[in-house]
Amino acid sequence: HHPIDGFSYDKYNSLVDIHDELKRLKREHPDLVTLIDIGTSHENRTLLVIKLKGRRNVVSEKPAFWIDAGIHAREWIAPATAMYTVRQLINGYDTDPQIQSLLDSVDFYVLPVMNPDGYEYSRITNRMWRKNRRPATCKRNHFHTICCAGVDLNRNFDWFFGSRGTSNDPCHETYHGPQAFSEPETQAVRDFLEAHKPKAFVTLHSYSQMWLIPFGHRKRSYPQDYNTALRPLALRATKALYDLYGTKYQVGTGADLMYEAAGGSHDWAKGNLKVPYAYLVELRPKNTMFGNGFLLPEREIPSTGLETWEAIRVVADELVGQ
Ligand code: ING
Ligand code: ZN
Repeated sequence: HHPIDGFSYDKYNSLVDIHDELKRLKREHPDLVTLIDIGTSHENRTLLVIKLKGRRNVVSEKPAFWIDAGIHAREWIAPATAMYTVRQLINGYDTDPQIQSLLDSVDFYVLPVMNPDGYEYSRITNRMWRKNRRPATCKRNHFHTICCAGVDLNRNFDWFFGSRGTSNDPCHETYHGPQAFSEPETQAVRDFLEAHKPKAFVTLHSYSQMWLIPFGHRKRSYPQDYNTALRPLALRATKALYDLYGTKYQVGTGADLMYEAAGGSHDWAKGNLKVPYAYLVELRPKNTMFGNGFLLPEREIPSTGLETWEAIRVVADELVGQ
């Protein structure tokens, strides 16, 4: 690839370049890859899912693994890590017998950019943008009217919608939107997941190096299998991640480790859709060592991509035979 234009796994790419790479993967591996248009953003960009499955169908009814990234516009390492996962699976199918048998028994669905309008807005206009690009909603007091664009898509799912850690102010970073699933991006993901009923759900964010387990909407709130299934698997996944380069992750709920926030997609996936293994992963860095944790240097993309793959692989292996 040319260093300044076109897609590269080791840099932060435009949405068009990411979509072009997905199309190239389908062209070059038509037996492993299917592309699925699951919906359209406010600004008419495609929500493009790549489905990966093996050539041999070992069982008729295979478990599905859902991975999304880029629900928050400024968290650029998340789409880059999703693309690494896709490449590890495709390249591994013909070189690594374990990945081959994994892909023969689990279907992967990866949405590398869940918030394409926000992602492009962050690339071009405002690097620190978080929300989607819902056209401005206005509010007024006695003196003036203020209008602001965007909904926080990770407050827009139907799990204690509008309660703790959310805002009804359209100008706020955590504006939950007019109602649950008011946004085309969350509707598309909801409808797709309800139709495919995955056994594992991983949503990639940054930053803090945390492997977050439901529920995040309030402190000390856990699904019934938190200690018997979700937490033990998260500990094994983050151990595998650590073993590659020594990167440390904390494991727990977002509410216990950081702050309470309702309407998150991983909470909805576990609580409402009953996905057995639902996680929210906060990727590198650990803290704001670069002045701003969202500005992870491109040189850290490969190591982040590879270590996160090691963790995702542990979760995927758990689905084999389920
Ligand atoms: N973090 C998550 C957020 O949406 C979270 C963390 C979600 C905590 C839900 C608790 C509940 O705020 C990032 N990076 O966005
Ligand atoms: Zn986020």
